[in-house]
Amino acid sequence: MKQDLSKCTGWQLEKCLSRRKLLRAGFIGAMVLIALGLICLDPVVGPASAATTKTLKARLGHGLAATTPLHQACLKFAELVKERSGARLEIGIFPSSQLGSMTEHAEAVRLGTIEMYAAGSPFLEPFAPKMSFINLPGIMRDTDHAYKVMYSFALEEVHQPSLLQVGIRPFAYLSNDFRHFTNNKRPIRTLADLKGLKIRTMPTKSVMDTVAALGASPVPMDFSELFTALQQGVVDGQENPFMIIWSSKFYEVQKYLTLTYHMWDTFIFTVNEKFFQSLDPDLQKIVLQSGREAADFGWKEMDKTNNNCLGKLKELGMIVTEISRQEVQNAAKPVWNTWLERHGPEGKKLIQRALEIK
Ligand code: TK8
Repeated sequence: MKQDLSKCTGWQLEKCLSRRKLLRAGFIGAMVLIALGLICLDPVVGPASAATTKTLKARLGHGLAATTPLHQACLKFAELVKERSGARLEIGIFPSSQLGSMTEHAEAVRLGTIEMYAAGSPFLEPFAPKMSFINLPGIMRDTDHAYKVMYSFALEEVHQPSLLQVGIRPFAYLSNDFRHFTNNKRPIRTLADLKGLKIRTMPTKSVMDTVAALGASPVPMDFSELFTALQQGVVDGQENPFMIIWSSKFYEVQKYLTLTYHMWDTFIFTVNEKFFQSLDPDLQKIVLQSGREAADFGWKEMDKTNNNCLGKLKELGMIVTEISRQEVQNAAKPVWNTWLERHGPEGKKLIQRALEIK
C-alpha cells in the first residue's frame, strides 16, 4: 500500500500525499467499521453471558376460545419455557384465530411468519397426507389408545418426517376427542336422517369422505367462519367434540346434538423448523420438554372437560340423540377402502399398527 514519494514531484507530490491521507483515513475507517461490526455481532460471537441476556419472542396461534383446555395448555407451555429459560424465550399465545384462519396458520408456520401453531391435525394434512390415518372412523378405541398410537409411532415415523420436509416440526399432541354432529333442522335418530343435511367439515378429503359416507353433504369451511355460517343458515350443521360445541357457543345457533363418535382428532403443537434451528440447543430441549409436559396436562384436562361439556350442553337446552357406534362404523367402512386406495401398502401398515396397540 505504501507509495514511493521520491517519484512524485510538484503537483504530483501533492496528489500523492493527499492519496496517502485518503488511504490512511480509509484504513482507520475500516478499523472502526470492523470494531462496530464486532460489537453488533457480540450476542453471537461474544461471551456466553452476553448471549444469555437476549430475549427471543415467538407467537403461538390457535383457533379455540380462551376458555378451553387447549388454551390452558398453551399458556402452561409458555410459562414453563419462560421459567426454564430464564426468560430467554417468551411465547405469546393468540387464541380464537386472532392470527388468521386455520388454513392461514398452517401456511404461516410453514413459512415462519408465525413461529408456532397448535394445529387441528387435518389442517396440516395437505402437507402430510398419510397422517390422516389417525382420523379414520373406528381407528381409535378411546383417548388412552389414541395417546399410545400418537407417541409410539405416529410422531416419529409419520408426522415428523413428512412435516419437517415442508419446514414444520411437530412435537406434542393434545386430544381433540371424538366428534359428534349438531344441526338445526331435526333430531337425528338413524343415519338416514342425516341425508340432505349440509354439514360443515374441515377442508380436507378424509374428513369430507367420512361425513359423506354417513349420508350428509359435506361443505368444507375454515373453523373461523363456522359460527357465522351456522347462525346465518349457510350450513345446517357441523361436527366437533362436546368441548368445542360448548366453548364456541354453537349451542346458541344449533338445536340438535347427535352422538356418533365418528372420528377422533388431535391438536399438534408445531414450530417453524428454521426458527427452532436458530435456538441454542438447551433452548430447543426446553421447548420440546415443556411442550410435551403442557400437552400432557392439556390432554388430561381435555378428557375431563369433554365429558362435563355434554352435561352442560343438555342443560343449555340442546336436544340429544344417539346413533349406535356399530351403525356408524358399518356405514363409514368404505372410507377405509378409499383411503387405502390412495395410500397403498404403507398406509395399510399404519392402520394395522394402530389397531394392534393395546
Ligand atoms: C380449531 C379447529 C377445530 C376443529 C375444526 O383449531 O376445525 O372443526 O375441530 O379444532 O380447527
